[in-house]
Amino acid sequence: MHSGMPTGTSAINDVVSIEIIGNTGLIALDNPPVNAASHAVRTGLWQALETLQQDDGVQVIALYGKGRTFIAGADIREFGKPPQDPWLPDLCNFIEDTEKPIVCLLHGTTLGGGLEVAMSCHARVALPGTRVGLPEVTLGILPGAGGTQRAPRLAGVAFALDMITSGKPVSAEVALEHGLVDRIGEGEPREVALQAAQDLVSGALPRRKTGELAATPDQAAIDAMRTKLAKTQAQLFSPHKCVDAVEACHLPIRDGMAEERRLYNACMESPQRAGLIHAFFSERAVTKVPEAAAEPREIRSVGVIGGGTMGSGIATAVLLAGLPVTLTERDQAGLERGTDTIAGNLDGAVKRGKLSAEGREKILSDRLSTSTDLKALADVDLVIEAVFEEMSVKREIFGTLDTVCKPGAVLASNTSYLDINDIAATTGRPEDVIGLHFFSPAHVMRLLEVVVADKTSPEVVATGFALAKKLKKIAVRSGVCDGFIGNRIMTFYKKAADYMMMDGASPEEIDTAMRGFGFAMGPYQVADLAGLDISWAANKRRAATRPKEERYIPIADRICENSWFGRKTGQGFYIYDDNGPRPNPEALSIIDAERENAGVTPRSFTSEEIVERFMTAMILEGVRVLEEGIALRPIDIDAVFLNGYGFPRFRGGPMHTADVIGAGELVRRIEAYAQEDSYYWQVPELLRKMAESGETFAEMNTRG
Ligand code: 3H9
Repeated sequence: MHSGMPTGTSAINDVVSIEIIGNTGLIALDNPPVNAASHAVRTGLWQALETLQQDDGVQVIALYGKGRTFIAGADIREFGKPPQDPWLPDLCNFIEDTEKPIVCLLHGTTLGGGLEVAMSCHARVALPGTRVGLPEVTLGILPGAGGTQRAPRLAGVAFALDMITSGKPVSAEVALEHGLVDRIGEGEPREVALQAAQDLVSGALPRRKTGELAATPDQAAIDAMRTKLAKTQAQLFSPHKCVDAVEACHLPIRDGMAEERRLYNACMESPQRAGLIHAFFSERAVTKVPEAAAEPREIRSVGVIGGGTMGSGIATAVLLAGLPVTLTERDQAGLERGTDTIAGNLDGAVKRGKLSAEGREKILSDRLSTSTDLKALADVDLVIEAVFEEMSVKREIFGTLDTVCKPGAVLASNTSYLDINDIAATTGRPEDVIGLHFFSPAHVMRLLEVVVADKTSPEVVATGFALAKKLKKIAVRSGVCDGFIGNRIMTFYKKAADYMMMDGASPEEIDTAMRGFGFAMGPYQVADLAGLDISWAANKRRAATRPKEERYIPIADRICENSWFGRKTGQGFYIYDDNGPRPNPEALSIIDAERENAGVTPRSFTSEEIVERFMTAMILEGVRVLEEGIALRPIDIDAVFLNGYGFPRFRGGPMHTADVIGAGELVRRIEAYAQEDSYYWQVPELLRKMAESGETFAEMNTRG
């Protein structure tokens, strides 16, 4: 342990301070919550180095971060604003050129610019549990402060390429193995940093200037990565630029960094950067809800009603989060089916490396219990009902839960369309009733809509958000309406797709066009996956109230009449067999027959036209969802589609895309389409006002 005596701390500015202890100048960063390398951090660090450099008593410098992490990256909030000196790359070079040896202590999540600062120091020590990474690519950029040049010098071209193009962090152990850090040291960050400084002086820790090392050439790794990315990430901009930047690592460091800067600037200007950073902030913005200040109820056990695909998926998600689950079904056969599905889901988790084989056994034997009697739910803290979408069934279940469950238990429905207020009214405790709408497969999909009914208490809403956090899901608050945020908007834009299908585009053409836009799946692939019977039931329910003016396309209903419900029955719009999904000729015949019935002469649609109509419809209904206050802000709608509907992340979500298209253009499109169908295509008042005033959805997100 270091034996020097502290001689006091002096603040360089609000976020950087120095302390001189014996021969060591210790720099501490304190910029909560994640020590982002903001302008203040950069200026403070620069000045701290200058001060310590000039202090004759200081022989060695150590750098560490206070709080939960060393620098987690550049300050993303500064992106898009005019850059302020000193730039992070200049600071990194300044650190590297510092005459006195300088060691960096890594802990928490040392990411992006944080790792770049660390790699510029002359040695690195990480605490156990540290995650180290260069995640810039996930924000549509590349490591722009020397990361693409220094990482290959320390860890080799192949490893650096993997890290930079995947954006995935690695553990301290892996970082050590690959030379990104020099040692793992245990203790408090300050103490370990001081010890490391002494070791740097004594030579026990090697002192190297990363920029002076040469990276071993590895053209094969570069070529292999280019080939891989051309296949897997063709639509993305920055991963390819990452490879170009790493390729420059054989130049002298300053020349390589100049090339890195050129490529970084190109990424910064790309619309994908704006979309991906919007997506990053959307996931954090959604937690800022009016009920956030309420105290969530403690959830130690969960009941799930219904062992179908949804119920089993929800149970799996809860079990994987470490909570015990009681699964109920109507009969023993239902329970067996549910248990089998859960076991299968857990097998998948084992295969993906998310769970050990013993962990799987333990979950099934210790954490999962089953019953055919709702009374088994008497003691659970939260019940999630996931039975068939039939209001009478749900009302009966909630009536029973009201008599069975203990006071204070949260009673949740996983309904995807039905009115939570009606469900709540069957209980004497509507304040405990909430919608928790999971997305299929529930143990995989990240989205959870937290549906707040008229009488739901703020604590119950806060509990929904707390549960989502435990399940590692993105929770988005939604008001009550038919389909909530996501399915309501989907139901609307699915009609636009159906109109195009009726008028001449094939399901495959529509799916291909939307995949071309960047969706993971097209709308008919999604329909097949979700189960056509779900929307069939909803269509029947809505039939009585469907306005006469609405154009109704019965193609999916006709397909369902054959008991073809999509993937789970082997066919729907596509056939699912050993030859992989392929268009279902029987579905195509149904489409032809329905066109003929309706007297439609099919016409052709370009991919561009399909995308334009589809996106315009999605945004149109998104605007209505905002007008009605179902979603709190445009960014909540974006988070729903990014996390539950395979919306391309690099496009930031439908409402971000709306800003890219512009309100004026959207109004023009809707008015043009209204020439064919003036009932479906109506310009929402809010959109018209935005077209006139120039206000954007981004501005609405930041309005208090
Ligand atoms: C970069 O470094 C570019 C350089 O190569 C080149 C420069 C020239 N900036 O996620 P959390 C906020 S690019 C500003 O809830 P967690 C976040 O918004 C950067 N703010 O916590 C939230 O604010 P609020 C490369 C940031 O514990 C709060 O901190 N780095 C930043 O679940 C807490 O965040 C990355 O991409 C930031 N860099 O996760 C890392 N990071 O409370 C991005 C976070 O107001 N960050 N905030 O909502 C992360 O991955 C996670 O935040 C982290 C912590 C793992 C660090």
